[in-house]
Amino acid sequence: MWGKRDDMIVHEEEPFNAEPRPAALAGQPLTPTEAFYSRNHGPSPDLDPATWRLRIDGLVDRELVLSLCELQQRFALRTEVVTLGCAGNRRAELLAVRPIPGQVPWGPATISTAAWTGVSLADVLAEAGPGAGAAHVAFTAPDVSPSVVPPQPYGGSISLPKACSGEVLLAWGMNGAPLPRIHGGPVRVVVPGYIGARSVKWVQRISVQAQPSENYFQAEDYRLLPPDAEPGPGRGISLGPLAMTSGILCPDDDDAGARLPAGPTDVIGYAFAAEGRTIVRVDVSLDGGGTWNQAAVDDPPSPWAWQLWHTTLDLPVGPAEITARAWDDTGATQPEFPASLWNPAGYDNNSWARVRVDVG
Ligand SMILES: Nc1nc2c(c(=O)[nH]1)N[C@H]1C(S)=C(S)[C@@H](COP(=O)(O)O)O[C@H]1N2
Ligand SMILES: [Mo]
Repeated sequence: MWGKRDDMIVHEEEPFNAEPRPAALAGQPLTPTEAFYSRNHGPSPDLDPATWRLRIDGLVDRELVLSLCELQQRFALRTEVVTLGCAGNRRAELLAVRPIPGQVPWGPATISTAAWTGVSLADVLAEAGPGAGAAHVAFTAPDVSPSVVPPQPYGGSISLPKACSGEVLLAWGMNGAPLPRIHGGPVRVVVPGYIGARSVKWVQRISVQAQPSENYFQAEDYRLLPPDAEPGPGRGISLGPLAMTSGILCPDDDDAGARLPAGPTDVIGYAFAAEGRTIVRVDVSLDGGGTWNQAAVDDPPSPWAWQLWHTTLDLPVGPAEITARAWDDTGATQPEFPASLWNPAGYDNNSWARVRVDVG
């Protein structure tokens, strides 16, 4: 479905919510589009690129309405390798701690990396000319989420400085091909370093405003609440920048019941550093963190992308738990347990990565 691999883990068919099996991401700095996760809150719109228009309005000197051709011809082309990570990545481990009703039980593969082609949002905003009081840039799409009452199209916003930083793209290309419909074609926003939710797909309107977007997905959803708090507009920490995290891709514990042979085994994973930082060390353990091996950590394929790592462990016969934790260049590392991170909507689980395998 949607041009994805047959072995995708499809959490929901409609709206389509699917992540690859972790092993499908292993060892590949760029994720093939057929393995790239997809997260949708409503039915995906079928927009005709020929009639699609992008409106830029709000606190601007000049309102703009651009066709796809105008967007492609009037601004400098830019391709960037960017990792998109869903704030709900690794939620499954949080809901094992305490239930999280109504949320997708994402595993560790709701994160993927692609080469995105488009233009800098900064260049488009410069032509519109943000005016006095401008502080946020809001994006609106036409897809309506059935789970929001009253129904509302998808939207979100980022700060004006981030929007003008150059790296934020209006993208129509993904891995060298036209942006597929399920990933937001004809045009989506790509906000490097931020939770995937801010990379609004099927974008049709960009409004420069004094306040953040009042859209449900900005004002109420994608917020980090204290464990016993009730959700509500403006409550909790609005998620923007993506937290440092890591995941184990191989071996892959989706193979419940599958046995691994004892002996030297390649362990492969990813680590993602927060904005402006780099992962400089990944530790891997077979005894829950009593002793650690250091994995080889690849350089990031771009300043906005994950880093892959790998090591070889000698697996003894019996049940085993492989644990990994990443460190960045400021000496920060990941929290140990998901229980200490549990929050009502199940976001930002960046605890140590763990995989249980049966060896014998
Ligand atoms: N219009 C629109 N944009 C959206 C969404 C959506 O449901 N509708 N989902 C967001 C979320 S939560 C994520 S994680 C990413 C997923 O992008 P992908 O489907 O291309 O992987 O898109 C974001 N942009
Ligand atoms: Mo997401």
